[in-house]
Amino acid sequence: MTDLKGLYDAILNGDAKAAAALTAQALAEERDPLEMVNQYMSPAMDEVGRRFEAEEYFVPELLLSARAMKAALALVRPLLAARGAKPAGRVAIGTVKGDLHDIGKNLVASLLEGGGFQIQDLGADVSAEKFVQAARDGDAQIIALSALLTVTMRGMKTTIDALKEAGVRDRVKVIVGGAPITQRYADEIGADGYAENASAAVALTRRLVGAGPQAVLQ
Ligand code: B12
Repeated sequence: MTDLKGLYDAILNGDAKAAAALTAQALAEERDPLEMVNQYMSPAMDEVGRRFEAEEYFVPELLLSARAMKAALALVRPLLAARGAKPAGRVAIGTVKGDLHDIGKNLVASLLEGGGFQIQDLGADVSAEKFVQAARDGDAQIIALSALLTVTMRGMKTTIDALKEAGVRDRVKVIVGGAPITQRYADEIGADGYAENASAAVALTRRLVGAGPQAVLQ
């Protein structure tokens, strides 16, 4: 019988190959996929987030762990979908217009995906109209805006205003982040939330959609 603590360790250590192999092995033994996610995979990502906040892990470790989590989740997801398990929520994410920085945005998207959210990645240099379209047609509950330049961060306000004008502001929660963004700026432009880093973004998103810390894919 596969020791699932090994799966936890593989994700924590960013070993995608081992994470996928152990997941496949456990599934072949008909282990419960939801239990695997909730008791081993998700807690591993929570620990990754804790280590990142404690400055024991840095961006490369975060990316490796997110990749390992994705590799394991890719095998588990079809089984959960077949059982009718719902994702934690749907997030449309992008870097605002004029801004090509996408490393932080990708990291936030990866961790949210690892946290059980369905991601619509709109890319970088995304116009307000595209975010509005995602809110209107894409069924997103959360719109996540990233900006790294002081000259592009005002695109966040433009986007929130466009959501209001299109009459869809009440349908979505807007979260913002990126190096120049602060809680104060988020409040000023009427965003629903701000997070300083990718693991805090997952906690924030869970809070905004009303999912508990372990509510991944339930
Ligand atoms: C890499 C980089 C680039 C790369 C980007 C590559 C890419 N594909 O992303 C390249 C070389 C293309 C680039 C270009 C430019 N850059 Co640049 N770049 C950087 C640099 C060095 C690192 C950014 C980064 O990736 N950090 C690592 C990630 C992981 O961190 P992060 O993005 O902050 O994301 C984290 C959090 O902020 C948060 N987060 C991010 N997004 C979101 C979203 C949400 C919803 C939430 C909740 C959280 C969240 O979580 C993330 C993970 O923890 C920064 C310096 C810096 N220290 O930030 C300059 C920097 C951002 N760049 C700068 C500048 C000036 C430019 C250029 C204008 C340079 C030029 N003259 O051409 C161009 C602009 C191009 C454009 N139109 O966007 C300045 C901005 C200054 C300012 N005040 O506006 C900086 C600060 C450098 C500096 N000190 O001068 N850049």
